[in-house]
Amino acid sequence: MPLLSGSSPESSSAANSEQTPAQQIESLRQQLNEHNYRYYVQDAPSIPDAEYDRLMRQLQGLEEAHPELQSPDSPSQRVGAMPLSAFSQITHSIPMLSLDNAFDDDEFNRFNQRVKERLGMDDEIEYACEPKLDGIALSIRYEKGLLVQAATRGDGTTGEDITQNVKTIGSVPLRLTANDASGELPEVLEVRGEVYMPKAGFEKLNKAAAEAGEKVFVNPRNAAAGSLRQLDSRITAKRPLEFCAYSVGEVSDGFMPEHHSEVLQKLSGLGFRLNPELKVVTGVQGCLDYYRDLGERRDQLAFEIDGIVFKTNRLDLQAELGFVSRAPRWAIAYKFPAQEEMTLLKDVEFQVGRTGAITPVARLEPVYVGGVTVSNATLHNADEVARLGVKIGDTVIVRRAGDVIPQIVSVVAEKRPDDARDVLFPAACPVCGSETERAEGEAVVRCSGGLVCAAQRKEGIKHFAARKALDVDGLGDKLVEILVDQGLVNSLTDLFHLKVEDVSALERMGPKSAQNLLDALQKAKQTTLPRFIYSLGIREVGEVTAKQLALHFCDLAAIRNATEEQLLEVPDVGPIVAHHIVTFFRQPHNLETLDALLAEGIEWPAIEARPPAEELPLAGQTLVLTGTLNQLKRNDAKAALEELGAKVSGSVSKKTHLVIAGEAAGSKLTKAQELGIEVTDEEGLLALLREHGKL
Ligand code: 9MJ
Repeated sequence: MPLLSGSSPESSSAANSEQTPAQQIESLRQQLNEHNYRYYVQDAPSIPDAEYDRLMRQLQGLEEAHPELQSPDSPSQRVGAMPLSAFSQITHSIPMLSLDNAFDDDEFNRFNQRVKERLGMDDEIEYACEPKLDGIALSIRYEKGLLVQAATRGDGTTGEDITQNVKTIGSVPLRLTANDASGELPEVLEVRGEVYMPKAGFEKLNKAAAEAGEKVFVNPRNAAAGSLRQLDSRITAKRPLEFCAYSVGEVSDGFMPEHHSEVLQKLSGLGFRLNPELKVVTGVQGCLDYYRDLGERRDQLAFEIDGIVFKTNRLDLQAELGFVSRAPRWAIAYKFPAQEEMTLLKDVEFQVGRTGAITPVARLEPVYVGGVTVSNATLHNADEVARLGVKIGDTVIVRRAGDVIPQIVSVVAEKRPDDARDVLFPAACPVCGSETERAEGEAVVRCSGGLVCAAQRKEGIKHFAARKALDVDGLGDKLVEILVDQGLVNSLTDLFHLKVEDVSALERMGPKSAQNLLDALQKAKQTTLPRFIYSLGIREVGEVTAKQLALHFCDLAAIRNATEEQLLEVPDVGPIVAHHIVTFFRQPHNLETLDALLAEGIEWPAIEARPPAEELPLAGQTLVLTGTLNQLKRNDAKAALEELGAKVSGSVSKKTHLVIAGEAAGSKLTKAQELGIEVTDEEGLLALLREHGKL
């Protein structure tokens, strides 16, 4: 059995063009076999999927160019992995296939062209579109409606019998329900689909594992794989796994309808969960529109997907198109840009934040990941550096999903060079030289310099002027750095004493832009109480908390004098935040700054006292928001509803009063309809908010 430990540092490197094609092929096969074993058997991949795909494509390209070097045991010839020995093996009655990939529009177009040519069809093809779930493929066999066996794909022909574990997954029916018109259950039905771990469940699981000092999973796919491979199914039962059906294997005569989409509807009728985003479209344009739409919404979905699967919807056409060695000709997986890539960690630098927190920042060899080029990633804190075991000089896997700051998820241990260096936290602040300290129980190392530290001052001023705070037009991060470095601004109040001649002398400034900045500063003095509270940069007081504080206390003096007990009465404020607020207002230099700012003329309209909670218009109402909203951000809608006294819940139950269903609403809408709960759409929501003066 191939093992990676002790393998040479150049493993998982691309083929070396100085080698003969035979040598390159041999090297690629060896690497791919090793990675297969790591990925499928050990659930511990050491390279990102995108890197694996590249190695596989390189091998396929070389084998195509040199057919004499083809070999039946090449990794290019197999679908999945070898089965794990701990589970007994079963042979699939109909092989489980994998999918060919497309990585850009051209490749997708060529797929569509091949389909049309093979079928001799000029008309546009109808395709079923399915989000490609990033999980573990399963085949579940039912006889006379009863679940008798569940197996992984394995190598496509032989998989592992994991029946006991699969039975613990709530969305897998143990017995089929006969909901369709015939009321009959098929003699034999093999349902194929994907087991996956929704993002929220994955995060919760990892958080608990981290707190217990246990191993965390690098991504939801590995968490799902690890959970399914448990020898003790009681552990699997505790894991938040779900199953979505997307095709069938062996079925009794008479089961199959004419279209793939109808197969899925039949499966739904028998009790299976389907992906809520399924859609049938026509032609390439329909597919590409779907691909782009879901690509944009990818980060908001509750589960991870790595692309879209397009399948010809007519089953007779599927039969006519048939298969090539490992994949059907009637389907393709059009992948999204990879969210994980491999790159070199060149150095670690330390940044000092507004609160003195010293954050290690990884400087990376630039790499294209998640749709952008990434050259920095946060390493968070000392605990994270220790957990990753990362050293400078390591090859690391970088992940960038959505708008989240790029993260380092793991180290490619076998690529560590001999001269890799430990990441050492500085004993003194890299900016002001003050001592650093790490409070007991905290993962964060902080500079003790406070406002002596130019970095903390700069960050405080940037925060004060930021869009969500006083919103000083034209005062961006770069300009703040220059103003502090030039000694023109040392405190927040200095901003209001800037002189046109000083500012216009700065690089890339002139009299006009200097005057604009001064005007913007004057304008920013007219603000709101929530913005002003937020602008002070009190630890843990973000926009939402600032707003809650303002609404609760209605004026600054009351917040300034509040005790921890009084602060705890504010929604969203817990003991830690309350402590930070009281500590902030206890510091004489903070109070001086505050008074000085007010003396500059910063002011805001008075806040009217809120009516008691029970008198708010939506008091006592529980609402659920689901689907996509087009005109409002979901968080804004939620906040507005809460201000009207409603409770906004994440799940539909008998206690729900109203469900607001945006576009493509799925299971929550279905449940509301089943329970007979009132449902409205985005227009209805807008009308409700308008009615109560929230728009
Ligand atoms: C996933 N992973 O979501 C297939 N898949 O169909 C979907 N995978 C598939 N279909 C045939 N939606 C082979 C694999």
